[in-house]
Amino acid sequence: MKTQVAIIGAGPSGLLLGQLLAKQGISNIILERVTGDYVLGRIRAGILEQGFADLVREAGVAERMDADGDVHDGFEISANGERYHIDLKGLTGGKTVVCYGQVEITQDLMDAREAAGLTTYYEAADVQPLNVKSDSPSVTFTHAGEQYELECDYIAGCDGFHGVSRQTIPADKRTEFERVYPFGWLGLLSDTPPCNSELIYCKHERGFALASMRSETRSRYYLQVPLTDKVEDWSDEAFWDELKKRLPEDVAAGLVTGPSIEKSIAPLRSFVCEPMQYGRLFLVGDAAHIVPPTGAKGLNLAASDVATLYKIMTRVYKDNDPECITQYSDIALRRVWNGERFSWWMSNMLHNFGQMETGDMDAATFKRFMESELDYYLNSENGRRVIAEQYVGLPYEELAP
Ligand code: FAS
Ligand code: PHB
Repeated sequence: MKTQVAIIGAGPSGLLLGQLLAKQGISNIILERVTGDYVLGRIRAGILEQGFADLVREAGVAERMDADGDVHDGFEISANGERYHIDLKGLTGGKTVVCYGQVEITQDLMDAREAAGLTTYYEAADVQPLNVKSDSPSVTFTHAGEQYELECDYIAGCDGFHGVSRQTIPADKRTEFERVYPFGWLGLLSDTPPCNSELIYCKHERGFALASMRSETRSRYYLQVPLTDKVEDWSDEAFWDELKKRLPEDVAAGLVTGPSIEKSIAPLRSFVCEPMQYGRLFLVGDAAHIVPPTGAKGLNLAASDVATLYKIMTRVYKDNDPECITQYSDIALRRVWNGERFSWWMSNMLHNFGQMETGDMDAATFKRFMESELDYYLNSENGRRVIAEQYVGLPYEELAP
């Protein structure tokens, strides 16, 4: 069995890369550990940067996103009983974001892949990249009880944080940077109308909350919770009661509650693996980096990795320039670290760290610094512009000639 690019993982990274490569006539096969339904069952991101949306359009998979996605010109941050509008469009010269669920994008990419007759092995077990430092790497796997070896030119490790690809880079050849936050996000999905037309990030003494949405009839809410909490500790009623305490009063008064259709707790972590490439193996998306969702960057950083690798593979095969693969890691990491810093900064400003130590200062001092930081940025047009230009996404970097 042979292909030009072997892709491990059929999450948004793998599916989007596969679609873009196929458009350039570059053959690829995706190996995915679980079923397609299981992938679609993971409720995750909801905000797409313009760069991501443009990439989906370039992949020819944007019809439903452009029809059903909701363009947002701004979002709100509430703190100390005040509501601050971050005017994305006005502060960035017209840039916006699209509110469209990761599940929907993944569904659209799966449908497009199937319609194009591209090969995906779901429930592929024991996936193992081999000989990644050679000119003839391969990936072995088991499917329906049969052993296979997929020969390829390159391997795209799009297999997420718990995948096999990052572990394929020898420990002494990779450096991992990490910060684990002392709390998580309890997320709830409900078929209720959103409480506000734009997202509201709420800083509150009781803890952070986020009011987001998926459509005019489906809402997505988050509460900061201690890492010791379990999802079964939280009834729907308890969730709604706590959310009302953290939302701005006038918004809470209009909140429409209803039964949860999904509830889960996600830990928060900042993580980067350097380099993002080892020989002919490339790490893409969550396989290489994780951000706290406070900046809506996780899925969007995966997209910029895909954009860079797509450009490189196109130059390798269309311009016969195999040397350009050496550019991947540096270009990808520059944007990744920008997204990591923004997500870390927003998380520090908006969450309640309580009595938790944060490095080199006591909790009370850290709290005052972060209150002042947020107060400055929200009450200064330049400060709101700093937030806005990072939220819509910094430009994608082009390859060196
Ligand atoms: P994914 O993890 O989505 O996909 C990796 C795929 O590889 C999976 O399908 C997995 O089954 C497969 N795989 C793993 N190991 C394998 C192996 N050995 N062999 C074959 N296949 C293998 N981002 C935001 O922007 N906003 C959010 O609100 C947000 N919320 C999140 C909530 C949670 C609970 C989590 C975990 C993440 C959240 N994210 C959010 C980040 C998330 O959206 C990721 O950035 C996005 O899924 C990244 O996509 P992939 O890189 O494709 O990784
Ligand atoms: C979501 O809608 O899931 C969402 C939106 C913005 C974030 C995080 C999550 O920053």
